[in-house]
Amino acid sequence: DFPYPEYLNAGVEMTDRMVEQGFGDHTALIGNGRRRTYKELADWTNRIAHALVEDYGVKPGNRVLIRSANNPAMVACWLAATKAGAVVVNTMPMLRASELAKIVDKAEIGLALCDTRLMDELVLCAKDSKHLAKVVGFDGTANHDAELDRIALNKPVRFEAVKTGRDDVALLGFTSGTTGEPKATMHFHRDLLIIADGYAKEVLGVTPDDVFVGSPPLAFTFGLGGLAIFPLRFGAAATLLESATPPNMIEIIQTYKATICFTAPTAYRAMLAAMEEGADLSSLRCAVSAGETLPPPVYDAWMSKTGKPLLDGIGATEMLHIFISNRLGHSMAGSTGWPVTGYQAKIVDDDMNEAPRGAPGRLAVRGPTGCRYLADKRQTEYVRDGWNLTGDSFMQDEEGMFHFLARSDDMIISSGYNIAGPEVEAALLAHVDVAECGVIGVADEERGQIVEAHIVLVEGILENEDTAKRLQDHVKATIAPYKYPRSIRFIKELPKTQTGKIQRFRLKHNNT
Ligand code: 3SK
Repeated sequence: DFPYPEYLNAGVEMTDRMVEQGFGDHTALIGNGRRRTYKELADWTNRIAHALVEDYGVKPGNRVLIRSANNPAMVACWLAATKAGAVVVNTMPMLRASELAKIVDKAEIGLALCDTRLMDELVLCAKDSKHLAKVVGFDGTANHDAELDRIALNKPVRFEAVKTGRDDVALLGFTSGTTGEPKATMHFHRDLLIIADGYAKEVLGVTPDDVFVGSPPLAFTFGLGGLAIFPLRFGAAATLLESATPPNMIEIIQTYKATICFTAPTAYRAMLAAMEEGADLSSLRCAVSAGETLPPPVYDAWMSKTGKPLLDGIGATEMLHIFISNRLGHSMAGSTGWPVTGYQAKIVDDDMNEAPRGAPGRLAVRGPTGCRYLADKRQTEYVRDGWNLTGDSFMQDEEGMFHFLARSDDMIISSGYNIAGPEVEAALLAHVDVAECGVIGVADEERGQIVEAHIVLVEGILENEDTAKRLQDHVKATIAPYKYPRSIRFIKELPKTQTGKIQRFRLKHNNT
């Protein structure tokens, strides 16, 4: 389906190749108060690639860690290392030394490129590491005032990129999922292009006129695709702003006349709360939601307030990006849509038999981008007969649309009823008093399990029995009454991964 040549370097395809194709003067990156064209990006990345090879001894296949918030310099380092044939490991800026150490050990990383504002934890990690020999600083504010920038500045703007094979590993995507134990997934040079030539082309119809904005970190493949690969593959513009947090997103869309927004459901909810009367979203042609399932109340509120398409999709680090998605003009609340070009999906039981339409089961997906864990015994649990078992409960309707029910771990069985935690969450979120919530099953002698809701209330609402009763009644009136949360706990904040996924297992631990 994706006939790429045998030798392919994804870093070149997103920079020099775009210049060759006539996009040299188009804006590629917006950030640090300026715009950079594709020609400037190609030159910048070529200079850094020279420095990596000549001054830091990077050889094809070496693993290079990058530590930064989303900014143009991070993208330049990632592309440069890719051109040099390195295997890149992008990491979240909030990680601490002990978390970085797990990644460094697992991926056997020898060199790290780090925004100079974030050096401390990485230097601490390097001190005790048997692998990490060198941490090089770059200037994330793009004043070119750090070691890597100074060395790169004197290098030529042409670089003979390493002739990587299309199936050579280009990226290690780390995922801690919702359980906290990190796994690395290997992605090839071709994978980086497939997610663009499949999902971004088919579902979003990206053109060179598009301007992408969003908040997911580039260290999360959702962000790397949505904020870097998709724009750069098609000659569009990528905004990489450290200020891109949900409450600022409306202003950012307005300022940069963004056409495509990538973020998670909680961020859309925060954007709705921050949206003032008369907010101008006229430039926006599409908003993409992934990372968590999109609760129907958030979808409905977004549609009624903005009228702009909001496409829910499901992706996984294991598969690199989104593999089932709604489509422009064919999108509905509570549905994740249809498989993306190149992917197949089905609902199976525990023995891999396909479930009838309408019946719940486990989501199995297969496609060109996954899953290959790096040295991890969980490979055989995740991949069976070539199908990737994502750990999500879904059902497929008569029209072939897929509907998320719960993470398999989040399916609650109470008095013989199957209750999907996210459905109860969606019902609670539709109540004006609820800011956020996470629903879990807790052991109960009589019923096996009961539904328990952990709720963050909107400011000013009292945490008391009256509120709990009001919310329970609301759920009973919204969905089948047996699904109502028999137990309610008020909390100040939900535990989340750094990519915004609710860690429901930590709510369970809080219970004991
Ligand atoms: O993990 C996810 O939820 C995800 C969603 C969309 C694209 C990529 C990823 C990793």
